[in-house]
Amino acid sequence: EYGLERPQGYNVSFHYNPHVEYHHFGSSHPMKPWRLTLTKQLVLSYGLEYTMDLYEPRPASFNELAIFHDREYLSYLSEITPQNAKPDDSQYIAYGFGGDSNDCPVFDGLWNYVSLYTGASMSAAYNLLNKQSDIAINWSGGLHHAKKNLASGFCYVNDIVIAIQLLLTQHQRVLYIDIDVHHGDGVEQAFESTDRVFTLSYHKYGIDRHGWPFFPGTGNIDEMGPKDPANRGKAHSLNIPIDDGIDDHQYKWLFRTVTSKVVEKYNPQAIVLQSGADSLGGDRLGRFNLNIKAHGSCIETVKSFGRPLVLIGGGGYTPRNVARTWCHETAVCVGATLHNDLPTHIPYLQAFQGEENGDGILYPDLHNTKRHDNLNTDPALHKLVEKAMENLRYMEG
Ligand code: V1P
Ligand code: CA
Ligand code: ZN
Repeated sequence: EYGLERPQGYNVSFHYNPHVEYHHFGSSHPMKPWRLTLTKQLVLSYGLEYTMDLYEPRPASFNELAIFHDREYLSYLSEITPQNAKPDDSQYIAYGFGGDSNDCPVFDGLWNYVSLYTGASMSAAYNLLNKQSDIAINWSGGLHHAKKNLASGFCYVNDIVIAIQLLLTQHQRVLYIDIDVHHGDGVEQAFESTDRVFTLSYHKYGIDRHGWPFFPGTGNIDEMGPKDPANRGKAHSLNIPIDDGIDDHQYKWLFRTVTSKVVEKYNPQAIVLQSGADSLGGDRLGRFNLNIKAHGSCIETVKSFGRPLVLIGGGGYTPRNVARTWCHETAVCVGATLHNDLPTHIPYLQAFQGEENGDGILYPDLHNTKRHDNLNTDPALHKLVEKAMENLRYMEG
């Protein structure tokens, strides 16, 4: 009825606990968990729930979060509330709360929030391990900046690291791919000393005209993990730094060329893909100029490698476009084609109405928003790919 075609034989599972969406970072904070409500509503309105197995995962426990995080940090995180927080406290600052920009605020239900999104990533990983799914999706996860004892960039607990740790119980080599507009520094750092995880991040990198680096300020092409030849993690990270305004054609080419080479050389037994939607055109924090289908083509490319896949969310600060993108990408996973006209019976339809480009449709022209001039030339991107290929030659085996 809505242009849904039959699935192509992939077992897809959708891991989502709706309690996650009721958490608020604060009204002026760009991270809006209710974008997940919009995503779920779109997915349901297109009937995609009939093409996948739906799970409502339980929250992760303290001990499960301790697979990666320090117990002292977790104790602090589990006990802190807006009422008892002391912003001058040395632990508060040391653990990454507050700060000038208040990237990681303490809000009501914080511990519940981190347990819920991590529980969903764990549930997705377990589905690959017990072969219930070929592709397992958790749009509420993807918090790639969290360190073992530090909250950073809207991320308190690193659900990705924990999911990868679970996959490593059965898989010898796991590839992590990150198309969020920010560098996936937390995941890269967590696995810097092992050759069993390869991390590949595409992101905006550079310094703006006021001298501020784009967050988190790391991830240049020459950052490829420890250089020490004795370190088993040597050259098992690849960073693809990109400038403002990259377009669909350039990004698709860059992503396909580099990712295919990494898969060919590393031959992973499972893949975790962080699909942050802040790399879209018109994102509140992002700088790229991608349309939804170009972003989604990365998921198609990764799906085509035919390896067990955990697909997770991440950034994305223009909620209606985050929902459109993740709905489209859910359809890509199950092999469905969606009609551009949004179903008319959906709750929250008004969130998708009244836009200049996107009124009532799934695939607005986001390039039209033209917020950032394209500073990426084709010759510069070719040079970048050459350097990436050179980096890959340092990886043994
Ligand atoms: O740039 C910074 C701070 C300023 N300090 C010198 C560093 N923080 C960024 C954080 C972006 C986090 C992205 C998370 C993710 O990769 C994964 C979920 O998408 C920042 C920005 C910005 N424009 O980069 N924080 C904020 N904006 C912010 C704005 C309003 C209120 C709170 C935070
Ligand atoms: Ca990235
Ligand atoms: Zn981001």
